[in-house]
Amino acid sequence: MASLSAQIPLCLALMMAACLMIGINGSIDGAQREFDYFALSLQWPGTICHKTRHCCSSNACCRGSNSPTEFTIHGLWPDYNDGTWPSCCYRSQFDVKEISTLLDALEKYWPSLYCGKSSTCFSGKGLFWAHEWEKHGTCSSPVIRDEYSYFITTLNVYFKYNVTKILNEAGYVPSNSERYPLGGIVSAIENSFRATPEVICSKEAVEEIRLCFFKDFKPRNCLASKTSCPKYVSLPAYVSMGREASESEMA
Ligand code: U2P
Repeated sequence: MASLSAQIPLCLALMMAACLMIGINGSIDGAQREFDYFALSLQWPGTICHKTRHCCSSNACCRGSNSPTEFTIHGLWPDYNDGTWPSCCYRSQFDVKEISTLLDALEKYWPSLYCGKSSTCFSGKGLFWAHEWEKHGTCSSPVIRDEYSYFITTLNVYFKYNVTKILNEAGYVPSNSERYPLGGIVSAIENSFRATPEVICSKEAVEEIRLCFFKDFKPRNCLASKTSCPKYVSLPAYVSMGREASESEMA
């Protein structure tokens, strides 16, 4: 039998190996546990584009009269019921070639509204889409297992629930002078979507609306969070800088 002094370092080494396997997420082998539900996060260009200080070709706010006027996609996010979320679940470097057939739709409905590159999980910086796939898409298993599926699924869910149309039909139209009751905006979405969204504001302006889904994409309520919005909110209209202004800044 090995002596006690020889057993102590062996025990320590085994304990350290076990700790490394369990990892910071409390899961065996470092994998993050399966998510509970999806949030489709939509951004309001009217609010975000107002913050544009200089233009660049990657920023859809700089498309002059072709800048987006409807909610665009921020991302499809796998979330946990406790308000946290997994991220960067495995190494899968974003490859734009895998989604080449979707690029026209992605440019239109899932554009970046900022200049500057986005952080990616393991390789530094890249496109906004690379950020969303690597950070969130890789955590969407077992529902979504590859890059193409992540983007086509997100586009399909986005097309199914047109939040801009829902709000416009309820009288909530883009305006730089009106204020709308937050409760009215939430109710309008609830009436059509049959579940409660989450609304995120920047000061009093609506910046994002999130729709939540079970794993089979049936609507469910988002978590009741402390909202970042006041009782009355705005839905700013984006006043385009005009194509010439944008182009000369881009040049
Ligand atoms: O809300 C600020 C940023 O936190 C990330 N987020 C938020 C809620 C959620 O359910 N999941 C999530 O990831 C988002 O980070 P991003 O994808 O932009 O890096 C969100 O912008």
